[in-house]
Amino acid sequence: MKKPIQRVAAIHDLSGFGRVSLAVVIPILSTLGIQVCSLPTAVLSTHTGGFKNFKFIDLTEHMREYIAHWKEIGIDFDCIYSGFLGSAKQIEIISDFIDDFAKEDTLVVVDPVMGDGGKLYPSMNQNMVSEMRKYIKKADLITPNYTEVLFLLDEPINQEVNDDLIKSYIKHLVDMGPKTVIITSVPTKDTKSITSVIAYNRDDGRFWKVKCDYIPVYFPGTGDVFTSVIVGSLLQGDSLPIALDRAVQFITAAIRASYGHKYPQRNGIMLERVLGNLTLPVMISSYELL
Ligand code: PXL
Repeated sequence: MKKPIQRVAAIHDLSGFGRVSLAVVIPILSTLGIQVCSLPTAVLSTHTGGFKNFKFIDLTEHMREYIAHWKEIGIDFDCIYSGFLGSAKQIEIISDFIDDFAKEDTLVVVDPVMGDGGKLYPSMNQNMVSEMRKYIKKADLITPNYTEVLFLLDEPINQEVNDDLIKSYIKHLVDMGPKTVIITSVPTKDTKSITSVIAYNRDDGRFWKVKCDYIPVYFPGTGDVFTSVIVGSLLQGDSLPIALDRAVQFITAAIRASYGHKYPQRNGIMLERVLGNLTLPVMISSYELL
């Protein structure tokens, strides 16, 4: 019999202020009817983008014992979903966790959170980038943004983009292990007003593209929001392009709902104002085959 509730192990930090990571992963997946079991990688007073002197409590040394307890009580997961990591050393711990807990049909999602806008986040470094290159082998699905793709593939930051180049990047990433790759925030040549999300699944060999209106703002945590909607949507049984549509529509609504209010962007999107949209059916679909 189909399980009434799907269960996700969510491996992210808990940032007290700023609407990133577990602070958005939990409400989004819960609203989509998915149970979230948090495996926190670090506890921070705020996220690291735009705040000085944030308190950062690295949980690396506690994770193995935490996982051992989960093993002892015998819980299992339909999905393992990791995001922001507190140290490069955590990659070894999480890889062992995946080896131990992932079954044949467990969806392993890695959001290789490392940077955005052409730069690494302050707590990241080159060692994290090299470990992340190895770690993505474990994933069924990865969701890097365009900046993270360039770091993963060691490509120069400022280069001209076109669909063929993005397709070659995706093929390269798929060769590194994951079956499905979704790249977010792909810039469009010659226009700043549109970005896109481009995805590929090795099983059917099709590329998908969903265009997004570019709104000139930067709210931290939008990648976490995006991937959480993708995870929930796929676990609900949606196809890859419908999951892309749902995530793009949700993030666009969230940014639009937030942008009209005047407040510091580092506070994150006003998730609370749009969370209910997740329970609406997909009304319009705009994905294209690439
Ligand atoms: O996903 C973004 C993110 C998550 N967690 C922390 C961050 C950021 C981005 O700045 O600093 C702690």
